[in-house]
Amino acid sequence: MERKYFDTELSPPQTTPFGIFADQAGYLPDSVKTAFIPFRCESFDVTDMNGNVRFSGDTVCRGHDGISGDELWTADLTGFSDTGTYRIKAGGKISAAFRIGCDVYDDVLAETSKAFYYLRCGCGLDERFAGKWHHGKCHTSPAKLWENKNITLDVTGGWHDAGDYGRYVTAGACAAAHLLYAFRLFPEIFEKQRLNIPEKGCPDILSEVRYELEWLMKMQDSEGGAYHKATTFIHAPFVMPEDDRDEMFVFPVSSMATADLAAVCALASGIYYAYDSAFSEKLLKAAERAAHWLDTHPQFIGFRNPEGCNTGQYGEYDDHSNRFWAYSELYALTGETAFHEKMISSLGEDFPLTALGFAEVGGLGSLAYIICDRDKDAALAERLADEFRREAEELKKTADSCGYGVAMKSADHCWGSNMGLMKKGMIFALNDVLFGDASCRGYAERHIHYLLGANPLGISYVTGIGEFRCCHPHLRPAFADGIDECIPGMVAGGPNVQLNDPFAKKLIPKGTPPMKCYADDAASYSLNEITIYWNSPTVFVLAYLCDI
Ligand code: 9MR
Ligand code: ZN
Repeated sequence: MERKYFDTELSPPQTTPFGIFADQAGYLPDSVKTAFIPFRCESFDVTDMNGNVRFSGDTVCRGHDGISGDELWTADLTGFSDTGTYRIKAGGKISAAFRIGCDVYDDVLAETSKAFYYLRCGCGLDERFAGKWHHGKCHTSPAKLWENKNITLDVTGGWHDAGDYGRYVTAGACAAAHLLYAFRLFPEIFEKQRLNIPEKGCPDILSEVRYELEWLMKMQDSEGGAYHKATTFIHAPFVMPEDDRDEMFVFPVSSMATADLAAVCALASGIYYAYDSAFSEKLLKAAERAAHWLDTHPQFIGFRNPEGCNTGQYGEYDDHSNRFWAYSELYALTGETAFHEKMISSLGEDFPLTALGFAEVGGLGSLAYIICDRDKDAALAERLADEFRREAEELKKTADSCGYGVAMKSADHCWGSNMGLMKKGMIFALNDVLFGDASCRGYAERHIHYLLGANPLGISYVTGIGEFRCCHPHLRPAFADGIDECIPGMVAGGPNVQLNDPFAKKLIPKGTPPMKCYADDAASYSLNEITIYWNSPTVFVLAYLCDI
């Protein structure tokens, strides 16, 4: 039964028709603009769509780049800033079309934000909002408690996690937190954004995140603990969500899920207060109940799939960073010294203080503390800020030694490498916004350029964006809907040297350089799946760029 849809011959993934690689959405006029040329050539032209040469320059030889395997030349078109649509030409080859303008990321931000709507569970997607990607109601039956199957629960709602139809608390809390922090740091961007979703009354992104928060609160048990996940026992075949009629189960409470739920509800409570004080109060109560559970369950309660269950596990080895994040958000929200003390004592354990999820969430706790306007332990606030600054300095070094200009090492090319790419982008964005390190902007931009086509495969990893882009993500509805055009705005997992599925092993020849271990094939879940928490850091970085 499992993935039988792909037992047939695989169609060979498309390779780019372009020979020069640039960001296919484009560049802000005053940005550094670098295109990548993986063959020897002396000079380049930038032409408009009528073929008129608008800018020319000499290339720079970068030599051999190990992580991509390319002999690399770059074209610097920073000096050209006229608004318009262009291609780069060099050595008889061309790039995909790209734009220069102040609004080049508006559409990408809108599409990657709207992606969450397309992943809604427990409702139908109406044609008025989903266009041709509308579909019927899914996963509306009550779910059975795994530990006592006589008990059923209503856990409808939330977003499908990924290419599968599971819903997982730690993953959902992390994605929601990225979007909430994006709103918090760049509110004007989201106040003017229109996503064409059903709800009104607050910025669309907040309505969308609320859809997930309402579900998260349904995942809380009577003692305040959070069930780890709501999924079927086995992943659905490649059918539309409304045709997945397998029994849904609610799996046991974990301490990571409970802490993450406390954290994101506290964060959200502060943000929604201005729009709906009753909802804000409900979030506060949920966060406090989860915090109480954490107090009465000081030991780590992890999660392991029961024998035979193949839906996502999201197991972790400890819950230290999760507890830190929870207490930090609760302190930021309430100002209660008890939360401050618990936050400080949770720092006794060693964990990364800049990690932005989904498993290690210490960076989210640091962020909450750094930006809150409560009384702070000045030395601690400084230490956390230093961690972010140090991280940015480290990442700059890596990015500067990388041919394609991103802070990605070989080992970073693992399952969901584009999440790592975007979280590095977030670190740079945060260092600019919070600590005024203006040199970080260019680094943040490079990470978006890479995601959108300035990479050794010349592909835009975001569906619907760019002339040569991911079109066949491992995403059940995108495969089952029979529509040629893929649901837009979805961020593909990206290159993965570990080739963690049988299709990846068939598709990628041995010895392929890390940045090229990718194929746009729906079969390969370890190369080409999508998830909510790969989209969410992308939304954050794009919102930062749109805010410039
Ligand atoms: O994103 C997760 C990745 O980091 C892990 O290596 C992988 C294997 O444990 O699981 C990924 O998460 C998947 C989750 O378990 C179920 N939904 C789809 C997720 C993306 O593939
Ligand atoms: Zn569903």
